[in-house]
Amino acid sequence: MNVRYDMRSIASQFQIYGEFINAGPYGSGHINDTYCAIFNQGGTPVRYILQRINQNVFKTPVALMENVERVTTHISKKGAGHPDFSRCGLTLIPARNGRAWHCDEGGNYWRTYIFVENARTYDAVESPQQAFQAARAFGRFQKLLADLPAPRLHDTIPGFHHTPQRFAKLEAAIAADPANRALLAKPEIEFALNRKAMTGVLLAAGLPERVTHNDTKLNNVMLDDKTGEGICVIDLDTVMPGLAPYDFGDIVRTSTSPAKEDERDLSKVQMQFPMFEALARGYLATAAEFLTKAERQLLVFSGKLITFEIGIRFLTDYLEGDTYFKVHREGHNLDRCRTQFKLVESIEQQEDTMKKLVEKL
Ligand code: ADP
Ligand code: GN1
Ligand code: MG
Repeated sequence: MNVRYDMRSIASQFQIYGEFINAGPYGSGHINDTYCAIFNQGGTPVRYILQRINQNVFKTPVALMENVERVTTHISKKGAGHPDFSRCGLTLIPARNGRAWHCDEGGNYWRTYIFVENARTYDAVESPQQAFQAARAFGRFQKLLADLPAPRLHDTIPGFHHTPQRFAKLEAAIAADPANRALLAKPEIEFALNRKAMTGVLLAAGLPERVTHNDTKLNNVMLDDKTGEGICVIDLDTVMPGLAPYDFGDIVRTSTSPAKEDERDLSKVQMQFPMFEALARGYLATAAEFLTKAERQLLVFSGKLITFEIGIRFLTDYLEGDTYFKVHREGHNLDRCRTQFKLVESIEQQEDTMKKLVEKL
Protein backbone atom coordinates (compact mmCIF):
# COMPACT_ATOMS: atom_id res chain seq x y z
CA MET A 1 0.00 0.00 0.00
CA ASN A 2 1.79 3.13 -1.16
CA VAL A 3 -0.83 5.76 -0.38
CA ARG A 4 -1.45 6.65 3.26
CA TYR A 5 -5.04 7.25 4.27
CA ASP A 6 -6.32 9.01 7.37
CA MET A 7 -7.75 5.86 8.89
CA ARG A 8 -9.10 7.62 11.99
CA SER A 9 -11.21 9.90 9.84
CA ILE A 10 -12.34 7.05 7.56
CA ALA A 11 -13.25 4.83 10.50
CA SER A 12 -15.24 7.72 12.02
CA GLN A 13 -17.61 7.51 9.04
CA PHE A 14 -18.89 4.11 10.21
CA GLN A 15 -21.30 3.28 13.02
CA ILE A 16 -18.66 1.95 15.40
CA TYR A 17 -18.98 2.60 19.10
CA GLY A 18 -15.95 3.66 21.20
CA GLU A 19 -12.66 5.45 20.63
CA PHE A 20 -10.45 4.76 17.65
CA ILE A 21 -7.04 3.46 18.84
CA ASN A 22 -5.17 2.63 15.62
CA ALA A 23 -5.35 0.90 12.23
CA GLY A 24 -2.72 -0.90 10.18
CA PRO A 25 -2.48 -2.86 6.90
CA TYR A 26 -3.71 -6.41 7.27
CA GLY A 27 -3.71 -9.73 5.36
CA SER A 28 -2.14 -10.83 2.10
CA GLY A 29 -4.86 -10.26 -0.51
CA HIS A 30 -3.75 -9.19 -3.99
CA ILE A 31 -6.54 -6.72 -4.68
CA ASN A 32 -8.08 -4.51 -1.99
CA ASP A 33 -6.39 -2.42 0.68
CA THR A 34 -7.31 -4.14 3.92
CA TYR A 35 -6.79 -2.60 7.39
CA CYS A 36 -7.40 -3.85 10.86
CA ALA A 37 -8.73 -1.02 13.07
CA ILE A 38 -8.89 -1.23 16.85
CA PHE A 39 -11.46 0.58 18.97
CA ASN A 40 -11.60 0.93 22.72
CA GLN A 41 -15.10 -0.12 23.73
CA GLY A 42 -15.50 0.48 27.46
CA GLY A 43 -11.94 -0.68 28.18
CA THR A 44 -12.01 -3.63 25.78
CA PRO A 45 -10.07 -3.43 22.50
CA VAL A 46 -12.31 -4.53 19.63
CA ARG A 47 -11.07 -5.12 16.07
CA TYR A 48 -12.75 -4.29 12.76
CA ILE A 49 -11.77 -4.88 9.14
CA LEU A 50 -11.79 -1.75 6.98
CA GLN A 51 -11.29 -2.11 3.24
CA ARG A 52 -10.76 0.23 0.38
CA ILE A 53 -12.26 -1.31 -2.75
CA ASN A 54 -9.76 -1.47 -5.61
CA GLN A 55 -11.47 0.54 -8.34
CA ASN A 56 -8.86 -0.35 -10.92
CA VAL A 57 -10.28 -3.86 -10.65
CA PHE A 58 -13.90 -3.21 -9.63
CA LYS A 59 -15.36 -0.50 -11.86
CA THR A 60 -18.82 -0.46 -10.25
CA PRO A 61 -18.30 -0.31 -6.46
CA VAL A 62 -21.91 0.60 -5.65
CA ALA A 63 -23.25 -2.40 -7.60
CA LEU A 64 -20.59 -4.53 -5.93
CA MET A 65 -21.70 -3.40 -2.47
CA GLU A 66 -25.32 -4.08 -3.39
CA ASN A 67 -24.29 -7.69 -4.12
CA VAL A 68 -22.33 -7.95 -0.87
CA GLU A 69 -25.27 -6.60 1.15
CA ARG A 70 -27.72 -9.03 -0.42
CA VAL A 71 -25.39 -11.99 0.03
CA THR A 72 -24.44 -11.24 3.65
CA THR A 73 -28.08 -10.56 4.59
CA HIS A 74 -29.25 -13.79 2.99
CA ILE A 75 -26.60 -15.84 4.76
CA SER A 76 -27.16 -14.18 8.12
CA LYS A 77 -30.92 -14.86 7.95
CA LYS A 78 -30.16 -18.54 7.58
CA GLY A 79 -27.79 -18.48 10.54
CA ALA A 80 -30.21 -16.65 12.86
CA GLY A 81 -30.51 -18.55 16.10
CA HIS A 82 -27.12 -20.24 15.74
CA PRO A 83 -25.15 -19.40 18.92
CA ASP A 84 -22.04 -18.39 16.95
CA PHE A 85 -23.78 -16.92 13.91
CA SER A 86 -21.78 -13.65 13.81
CA ARG A 87 -18.65 -15.70 13.06
CA CYS A 88 -20.28 -17.85 10.35
CA GLY A 89 -20.71 -15.09 7.82
CA LEU A 90 -19.40 -11.59 7.18
CA THR A 91 -21.30 -8.74 8.83
CA LEU A 92 -21.16 -5.24 7.37
CA ILE A 93 -21.09 -2.27 9.73
CA PRO A 94 -23.17 0.52 8.14
CA ALA A 95 -21.71 3.94 7.46
CA ARG A 96 -23.08 6.96 9.36
CA ASN A 97 -25.19 7.87 6.32
CA GLY A 98 -26.94 4.49 6.62
CA ARG A 99 -25.37 3.01 3.53
CA ALA A 100 -23.11 -0.06 3.48
CA TRP A 101 -20.18 2.00 2.25
CA HIS A 102 -18.52 5.38 2.59
CA CYS A 103 -17.05 7.32 -0.31
CA ASP A 104 -14.20 9.67 0.76
CA GLU A 105 -13.27 13.04 -0.83
CA GLY A 106 -10.80 11.26 -3.10
CA GLY A 107 -13.61 9.08 -4.53
CA ASN A 108 -12.38 5.96 -2.68
CA TYR A 109 -15.04 3.49 -1.57
CA TRP A 110 -14.67 2.03 1.92
CA ARG A 111 -16.54 -0.64 3.87
CA THR A 112 -16.26 -2.14 7.33
CA TYR A 113 -16.78 -5.68 8.56
CA ILE A 114 -16.94 -7.21 12.01
CA PHE A 115 -13.60 -8.91 12.63
CA VAL A 116 -14.04 -12.68 12.75
CA GLU A 117 -12.07 -13.53 15.90
CA ASN A 118 -10.46 -16.81 16.96
CA ALA A 119 -10.13 -17.93 13.37
CA ARG A 120 -7.59 -17.31 10.62
CA THR A 121 -6.76 -17.76 6.96
CA TYR A 122 -3.83 -19.75 5.53
CA ASP A 123 -1.75 -18.86 2.47
CA ALA A 124 -0.70 -22.49 1.92
CA VAL A 125 -2.42 -25.70 2.88
CA GLU A 126 -0.86 -27.65 5.73
CA SER A 127 -3.00 -30.74 6.13
CA PRO A 128 -5.79 -32.74 4.46
CA GLN A 129 -8.08 -31.64 7.31
CA GLN A 130 -7.64 -28.02 6.25
CA ALA A 131 -8.36 -28.89 2.62
CA PHE A 132 -11.49 -30.75 3.71
CA GLN A 133 -12.70 -27.88 5.88
CA ALA A 134 -12.04 -25.19 3.28
CA ALA A 135 -13.80 -27.12 0.52
CA ARG A 136 -16.74 -27.97 2.74
CA ALA A 137 -17.17 -24.32 3.64
CA PHE A 138 -17.14 -23.20 0.00
CA GLY A 139 -19.61 -25.96 -0.93
CA ARG A 140 -21.87 -24.83 1.91
CA PHE A 141 -21.56 -21.26 0.69
CA GLN A 142 -22.87 -22.26 -2.76
CA LYS A 143 -25.68 -24.20 -1.11
CA LEU A 144 -26.71 -21.29 1.14
CA LEU A 145 -26.97 -19.01 -1.88
CA ALA A 146 -28.81 -21.46 -4.13
CA ASP A 147 -32.13 -19.83 -3.15
CA LEU A 148 -31.02 -16.19 -3.20
CA PRO A 149 -34.16 -14.34 -4.35
CA ALA A 150 -34.16 -12.53 -7.73
CA PRO A 151 -32.92 -10.31 -9.30
CA ARG A 152 -29.72 -11.81 -10.69
CA LEU A 153 -26.60 -10.48 -8.93
CA HIS A 154 -24.51 -7.87 -10.75
CA ASP A 155 -21.48 -9.08 -12.69
CA THR A 156 -18.84 -7.21 -10.72
CA ILE A 157 -16.18 -8.18 -13.27
CA PRO A 158 -17.74 -9.21 -16.59
CA GLY A 159 -16.17 -12.34 -18.07
CA PHE A 160 -14.24 -13.03 -14.85
CA HIS A 161 -13.89 -16.76 -15.57
CA HIS A 162 -14.26 -16.53 -19.35
CA THR A 163 -11.04 -18.43 -20.00
CA PRO A 164 -11.04 -17.90 -23.81
CA GLN A 165 -11.25 -14.12 -23.23
CA ARG A 166 -8.43 -14.36 -20.69
CA PHE A 167 -6.42 -16.25 -23.29
CA ALA A 168 -7.12 -13.62 -25.97
CA LYS A 169 -5.87 -10.98 -23.54
CA LEU A 170 -2.68 -12.96 -23.08
CA GLU A 171 -2.21 -13.25 -26.85
CA ALA A 172 -2.66 -9.48 -27.17
CA ALA A 173 -0.09 -8.87 -24.41
CA ILE A 174 2.40 -11.19 -26.10
CA ALA A 175 1.93 -9.36 -29.41
CA ALA A 176 2.17 -5.85 -27.93
CA ASP A 177 4.83 -6.71 -25.33
CA PRO A 178 4.44 -3.25 -23.71
CA ALA A 179 6.99 -3.85 -20.92
CA ASN A 180 9.52 -5.64 -23.11
CA ARG A 181 9.31 -8.80 -21.07
CA ALA A 182 8.15 -11.42 -23.57
CA LEU A 183 11.69 -12.70 -24.08
CA LEU A 184 12.05 -13.25 -20.33
CA ALA A 185 8.94 -15.42 -20.28
CA LYS A 186 9.54 -17.50 -23.39
CA PRO A 187 9.02 -20.98 -21.83
CA GLU A 188 5.90 -19.82 -20.00
CA ILE A 189 4.43 -18.28 -23.17
CA GLU A 190 5.06 -21.51 -25.01
CA PHE A 191 3.50 -23.53 -22.20
CA ALA A 192 0.37 -21.38 -22.40
CA LEU A 193 0.07 -21.34 -26.19
CA ASN A 194 0.27 -25.15 -26.27
CA ARG A 195 -2.84 -25.40 -24.13
CA LYS A 196 -5.24 -23.06 -25.92
CA ALA A 197 -7.56 -25.96 -26.79
CA MET A 198 -8.69 -26.47 -23.20
CA THR A 199 -9.85 -22.90 -22.63
CA GLY A 200 -13.37 -23.24 -24.07
CA VAL A 201 -14.35 -26.65 -22.67
CA LEU A 202 -16.17 -25.60 -19.50
CA LEU A 203 -18.14 -22.81 -21.15
CA ALA A 204 -19.25 -25.14 -23.94
CA ALA A 205 -20.60 -27.78 -21.55
CA GLY A 206 -24.00 -26.13 -21.02
CA LEU A 207 -23.78 -26.17 -17.21
CA PRO A 208 -26.43 -24.36 -15.12
CA GLU A 209 -25.74 -20.84 -13.95
CA ARG A 210 -25.53 -20.58 -10.15
CA VAL A 211 -24.47 -18.04 -7.56
CA THR A 212 -20.78 -18.76 -7.09
CA HIS A 213 -17.97 -17.19 -5.11
CA ASN A 214 -15.46 -17.20 -7.97
CA ASP A 215 -12.38 -16.56 -5.81
CA THR A 216 -12.31 -19.60 -3.57
CA LYS A 217 -8.64 -19.52 -2.73
CA LEU A 218 -7.65 -21.00 0.57
CA ASN A 219 -7.02 -17.62 2.16
CA ASN A 220 -10.59 -16.56 1.46
CA VAL A 221 -12.03 -18.87 4.09
CA MET A 222 -11.46 -18.55 7.83
CA LEU A 223 -10.75 -21.70 9.80
CA ASP A 224 -11.56 -21.79 13.52
CA ASP A 225 -8.41 -21.69 15.68
CA LYS A 226 -9.64 -24.35 18.10
CA THR A 227 -11.65 -26.78 16.00
CA GLY A 228 -10.11 -26.16 12.57
CA GLU A 229 -13.62 -25.91 11.15
CA GLY A 230 -14.13 -23.78 8.02
CA ILE A 231 -16.48 -21.25 9.54
CA CYS A 232 -16.59 -18.11 7.45
CA VAL A 233 -16.20 -17.51 3.73
CA ILE A 234 -14.81 -14.02 3.08
CA ASP A 235 -13.83 -11.80 0.11
CA LEU A 236 -17.27 -11.51 -1.42
CA ASP A 237 -16.43 -9.03 -4.20
CA THR A 238 -16.67 -11.60 -6.95
CA VAL A 239 -19.78 -13.40 -5.73
CA MET A 240 -21.91 -13.35 -8.87
CA PRO A 241 -23.52 -15.67 -11.41
CA GLY A 242 -21.08 -18.42 -12.38
CA LEU A 243 -20.51 -22.15 -12.75
CA ALA A 244 -20.09 -24.44 -9.75
CA PRO A 245 -16.83 -25.99 -11.04
CA TYR A 246 -15.14 -22.55 -11.03
CA ASP A 247 -15.22 -22.66 -7.24
CA PHE A 248 -14.12 -26.26 -6.98
CA GLY A 249 -11.31 -25.53 -9.46
CA ASP A 250 -9.87 -22.68 -7.43
CA ILE A 251 -9.89 -24.80 -4.27
CA VAL A 252 -7.87 -27.43 -6.14
CA ARG A 253 -5.49 -24.69 -7.29
CA THR A 254 -4.87 -23.37 -3.79
CA SER A 255 -5.36 -26.36 -1.50
CA THR A 256 -3.54 -29.31 -3.02
CA SER A 257 0.03 -28.03 -3.29
CA PRO A 258 2.01 -27.38 -0.10
CA ALA A 259 3.86 -24.44 -1.69
CA LYS A 260 2.82 -20.80 -1.55
CA GLU A 261 1.50 -19.25 -4.74
CA ASP A 262 4.76 -17.35 -5.29
CA GLU A 263 7.19 -20.14 -4.28
CA ARG A 264 10.40 -19.97 -6.32
CA ASP A 265 11.51 -23.53 -5.68
CA LEU A 266 9.25 -25.29 -8.15
CA SER A 267 10.22 -28.72 -6.86
CA LYS A 268 7.92 -27.95 -3.92
CA VAL A 269 4.91 -27.43 -6.18
CA GLN A 270 2.78 -30.50 -6.73
CA MET A 271 -0.78 -31.77 -6.65
CA GLN A 272 -0.83 -33.99 -3.56
CA PHE A 273 -3.40 -36.72 -3.85
CA PRO A 274 -4.35 -36.94 -0.14
CA MET A 275 -5.15 -33.21 -0.18
CA PHE A 276 -7.23 -33.65 -3.31
CA GLU A 277 -9.13 -36.55 -1.83
CA ALA A 278 -9.86 -34.56 1.33
CA LEU A 279 -11.06 -31.52 -0.56
CA ALA A 280 -13.21 -33.54 -2.95
CA ARG A 281 -14.83 -35.19 0.08
CA GLY A 282 -15.27 -31.82 1.79
CA TYR A 283 -16.83 -30.14 -1.23
CA LEU A 284 -19.15 -33.05 -1.98
CA ALA A 285 -20.22 -33.23 1.68
CA THR A 286 -22.11 -29.98 1.12
CA ALA A 287 -22.48 -29.72 -2.68
CA ALA A 288 -23.35 -33.27 -3.76
CA GLU A 289 -27.04 -32.68 -3.14
CA PHE A 290 -27.38 -29.97 -5.79
CA LEU A 291 -24.66 -30.77 -8.35
CA THR A 292 -25.76 -32.22 -11.68
CA LYS A 293 -23.97 -35.18 -13.26
CA ALA A 294 -22.37 -32.92 -15.85
CA GLU A 295 -21.03 -30.56 -13.17
CA ARG A 296 -19.58 -33.46 -11.23
CA GLN A 297 -17.87 -34.81 -14.32
CA LEU A 298 -16.11 -31.52 -14.88
CA LEU A 299 -14.80 -31.02 -11.34
CA VAL A 300 -11.31 -32.40 -11.95
CA PHE A 301 -11.01 -30.68 -15.30
CA SER A 302 -11.95 -27.40 -13.63
CA GLY A 303 -9.02 -27.81 -11.21
CA LYS A 304 -6.68 -27.90 -14.17
CA LEU A 305 -8.50 -25.16 -16.07
CA ILE A 306 -8.74 -22.64 -13.23
CA THR A 307 -5.09 -23.20 -12.31
CA PHE A 308 -4.20 -22.58 -15.94
CA GLU A 309 -6.49 -19.54 -16.11
CA ILE A 310 -4.94 -17.86 -13.06
CA GLY A 311 -1.51 -18.78 -14.45
CA ILE A 312 -2.21 -16.97 -17.72
CA ARG A 313 -3.61 -14.00 -15.80
CA PHE A 314 -0.35 -13.72 -13.83
CA LEU A 315 1.60 -14.08 -17.08
CA THR A 316 -0.50 -11.41 -18.80
CA ASP A 317 -0.02 -9.03 -15.88
CA TYR A 318 3.73 -9.68 -15.94
CA LEU A 319 3.85 -8.90 -19.67
CA GLU A 320 1.72 -5.79 -19.18
CA GLY A 321 4.06 -4.42 -16.51
CA ASP A 322 2.24 -5.46 -13.28
CA THR A 323 -0.83 -3.26 -13.47
CA TYR A 324 -3.43 -5.56 -11.85
CA PHE A 325 -2.14 -7.79 -9.03
CA LYS A 326 -0.19 -6.24 -6.15
CA VAL A 327 3.48 -7.19 -6.50
CA HIS A 328 6.16 -7.08 -3.80
CA ARG A 329 9.31 -7.91 -5.80
CA GLU A 330 10.65 -7.96 -9.32
CA GLY A 331 9.32 -10.83 -11.37
CA HIS A 332 6.65 -11.54 -8.74
CA ASN A 333 3.89 -12.21 -11.28
CA LEU A 334 6.21 -14.43 -13.33
CA ASP A 335 7.06 -16.45 -10.21
CA ARG A 336 3.34 -16.83 -9.53
CA CYS A 337 2.70 -17.89 -13.13
CA ARG A 338 5.42 -20.54 -12.87
CA THR A 339 3.90 -22.18 -9.79
CA GLN A 340 0.52 -22.31 -11.52
CA PHE A 341 1.93 -23.92 -14.65
CA LYS A 342 3.92 -26.42 -12.61
CA LEU A 343 0.71 -27.34 -10.83
CA VAL A 344 -1.15 -27.69 -14.14
CA GLU A 345 1.50 -30.22 -15.21
CA SER A 346 1.18 -32.09 -11.95
CA ILE A 347 -2.62 -32.24 -12.36
CA GLU A 348 -2.22 -33.42 -15.96
CA GLN A 349 -0.12 -36.32 -14.71
CA GLN A 350 -2.72 -37.38 -12.14
CA GLU A 351 -5.95 -36.39 -13.84
CA ASP A 352 -7.19 -39.93 -14.53
CA THR A 353 -6.73 -41.08 -10.94
CA MET A 354 -8.37 -37.90 -9.68
CA LYS A 355 -11.39 -38.49 -11.93
CA LYS A 356 -11.71 -42.09 -10.76
CA LEU A 357 -11.78 -40.91 -7.18
CA VAL A 358 -14.54 -38.36 -7.82
CA GLU A 359 -16.60 -41.02 -9.63
CA LYS A 360 -16.25 -43.28 -6.63
CA LEU A 361 -17.29 -40.71 -3.99
P1 ADP B 1 -8.52 -9.19 -0.99
O1 ADP B 1 -9.68 -9.00 -1.89
O2 ADP B 1 -7.50 -8.16 -1.17
O3 ADP B 1 -7.99 -10.60 -1.07
P2 ADP B 1 -9.82 -10.02 1.51
O4 ADP B 1 -11.25 -9.59 1.66
O5 ADP B 1 -9.59 -11.42 1.13
O6 ADP B 1 -9.08 -8.99 0.50
O7 ADP B 1 -9.08 -9.69 2.89
C1 ADP B 1 -7.69 -9.84 3.03
C2 ADP B 1 -7.37 -10.65 4.29
O8 ADP B 1 -7.90 -9.96 5.44
C3 ADP B 1 -8.01 -12.04 4.33
O9 ADP B 1 -7.22 -13.02 3.70
C4 ADP B 1 -8.16 -12.28 5.84
O10 ADP B 1 -6.96 -12.78 6.39
C5 ADP B 1 -8.40 -10.88 6.41
N1 ADP B 1 -9.84 -10.63 6.62
C6 ADP B 1 -10.73 -10.16 5.71
N2 ADP B 1 -11.96 -10.02 6.26
C7 ADP B 1 -11.85 -10.40 7.56
C8 ADP B 1 -12.75 -10.45 8.69
N3 ADP B 1 -14.03 -10.06 8.58
N4 ADP B 1 -12.26 -10.86 9.88
C9 ADP B 1 -10.96 -11.22 10.03
N5 ADP B 1 -10.06 -11.19 9.01
C10 ADP B 1 -10.48 -10.79 7.80
C1 GN1 C 1 -7.01 -12.29 -6.45
O1 GN1 C 1 -8.44 -10.88 -3.97
P1 GN1 C 1 -7.64 -12.13 -3.85
O2 GN1 C 1 -6.22 -11.90 -3.50
O3 GN1 C 1 -8.38 -13.07 -2.94
C2 GN1 C 1 -7.91 -12.32 -7.67
C3 GN1 C 1 -8.30 -13.76 -7.98
C4 GN1 C 1 -7.06 -14.59 -8.22
C5 GN1 C 1 -6.16 -14.48 -7.00
C6 GN1 C 1 -4.86 -15.19 -7.22
C7 GN1 C 1 -10.74 -9.89 -8.06
O4 GN1 C 1 -7.70 -12.79 -5.33
O5 GN1 C 1 -9.11 -13.80 -9.15
O6 GN1 C 1 -7.40 -15.93 -8.43
O7 GN1 C 1 -5.87 -13.11 -6.70
N1 GN1 C 1 -9.09 -11.51 -7.44
C8 GN1 C 1 -9.53 -10.68 -8.40
O8 GN1 C 1 -4.23 -15.38 -6.01
O9 GN1 C 1 -9.00 -10.57 -9.50
MG1 MG D 1 -8.81 -12.40 -0.58
